[in-house]
Amino acid sequence: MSEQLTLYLHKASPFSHKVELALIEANAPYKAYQINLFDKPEWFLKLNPVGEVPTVTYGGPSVEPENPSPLSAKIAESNVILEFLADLYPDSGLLPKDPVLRAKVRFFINATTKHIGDSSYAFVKGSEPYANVLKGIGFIQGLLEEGSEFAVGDHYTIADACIIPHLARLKILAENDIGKFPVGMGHKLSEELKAPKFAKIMKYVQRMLERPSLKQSFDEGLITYFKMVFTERVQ
Ligand SMILES: N[C@@H](CCC(=O)N[C@@H](CS)C(=O)NCC(=O)O)C(=O)O
Repeated sequence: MSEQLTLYLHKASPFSHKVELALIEANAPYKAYQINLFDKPEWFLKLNPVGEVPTVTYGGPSVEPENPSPLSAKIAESNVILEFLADLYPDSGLLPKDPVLRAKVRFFINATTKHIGDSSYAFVKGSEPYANVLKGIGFIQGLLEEGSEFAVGDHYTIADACIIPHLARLKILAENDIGKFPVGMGHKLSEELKAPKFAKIMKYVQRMLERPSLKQSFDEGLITYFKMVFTERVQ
């Protein structure tokens, strides 16, 4: 029997979603526990002193998530957890066996973290225009191989799990014009992304959005939550 694995997450968090996608794609058994980020329980801060989701506990006795065991390993940082899951499930294909493809997966993850995560959050927060988002998306598109279904190679990897949570959120926020950016900027970004020059990456995103792992883990009901969080507008 495999060791227990508990994922502490928040449904709106793209970083949490990365881990959830990898777990589902690997067909891994896990427990999920949602943390209220506005009122974090004391015990959660003992699991992760930084107080961030995702955090994973692995091993130790099977306990209630609110009562984590001192005997389990505590693992944080979404990219670290993605690698950990690929190590735990070496036959899942989450990381290819071929060293060159492994390097490409890691490069893709690095590029996503550097070029997509920060710029899309800065745009949605209203602190940066979307030009940097488009630049990042253009860079990532350049990494996608023509005709390939996945980010790297011919299998779903942690590179796919890393990028899609960011782009899925960006897509619904832009389409619904939700964010602290000036009114209309979300729609404008959405229109820009329909240009032929972004066709390759947008087709890739669409394919990933149609996967059962995404449908199972991403609820468009999040729109209501995002509306609540991003109500202030910069006019
Ligand atoms: N670098 C971290 C970022 C995680 C992160 O920023 N999580 C946010 C939610 S999206 C969080 O837990 N924020 C709570 C807080 O900072 O109080 C990772 O990749 O896991």
